[in-house]
Amino acid sequence: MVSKTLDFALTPAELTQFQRDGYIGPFDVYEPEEMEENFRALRPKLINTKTAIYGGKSTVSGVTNLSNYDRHIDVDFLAQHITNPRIVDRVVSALGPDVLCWRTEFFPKYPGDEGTDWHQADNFSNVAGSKHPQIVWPEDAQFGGTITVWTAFTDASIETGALQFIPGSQSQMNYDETKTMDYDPERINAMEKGETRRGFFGYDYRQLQKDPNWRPDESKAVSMVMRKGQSVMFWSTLMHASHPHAGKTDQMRLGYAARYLPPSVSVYPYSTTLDEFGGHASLEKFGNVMVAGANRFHHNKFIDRTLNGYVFPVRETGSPA
Ligand SMILES: O=C(O)CCC(=O)C(=O)O
Ligand SMILES: [Fe+2]
Repeated sequence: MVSKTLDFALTPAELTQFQRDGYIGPFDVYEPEEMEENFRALRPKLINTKTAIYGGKSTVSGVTNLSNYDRHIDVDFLAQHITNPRIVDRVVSALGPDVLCWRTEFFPKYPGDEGTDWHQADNFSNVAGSKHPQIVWPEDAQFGGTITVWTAFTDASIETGALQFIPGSQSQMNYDETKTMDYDPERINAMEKGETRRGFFGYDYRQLQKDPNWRPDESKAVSMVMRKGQSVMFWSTLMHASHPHAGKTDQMRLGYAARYLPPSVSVYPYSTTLDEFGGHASLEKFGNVMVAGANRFHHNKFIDRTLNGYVFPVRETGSPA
């Protein structure tokens, strides 16, 4: 139990809403000017991938790839961001007092880019190959998936690629993660789904569909229009996608996804490498980061908290160590 009252905890009504809809927000994390200033200072650091734990080997420029994974480990602002109480307290409300962050990813959309295709991720073998669940919950767990907090580092409008959700879809998987998808960079920005240009960064998510003839019911979709500095929190098993970037402005949209779990979940139990989005990298330098409470388990690897001279603060939740 959480014995400490946290400043930014979800209210009981918000928690009920989160459990029903699979998401909550948008909520404010930064003032717009604050976000803009931080992003300006961040950009040159992101371009310098020498310190990135996956060696900055990017195979496809401009789309999601391993060089924009886990930059919270080497970039101070992102380290601070994943431990921000406005985010962590809300995650604690949903997951309980003990929380780790295992993954962060940037999702850029440049003018003209396709929308992200509809998808759900449960054990994250989706792009990692069917034999490599990246997260494994204890057998008696009531949930699967991870909590993602997606933060708008730029404004995200319908025309620049706002996220879309199908509320309440988080408890039924439409995709089978024991199936495999193949990666083909030729597909990027070259796919049509009905009326909309959508794809999954070189993968075709339809390959994982349990029923090849099923189509997401887009009439139920809601758009998350967000201003820079806002975040939204959702289960990765929620049906989610994004609008294409219509290219009517030259402003890109950038989302930063931070993924959280209780430490009872095993992270990368079966892999020593990441092989996704056409990239390949060793997990040797990978480690989870505790962001709240305490860890009573021994199955996960954690980073050296003083790596790069930055000490990640841990939110005190009153959890017994
Ligand atoms: O930003 C996007 O377009 C997709 C984000 C997403 O799929 C995620 O955060 O899991
Ligand atoms: Fe996703």
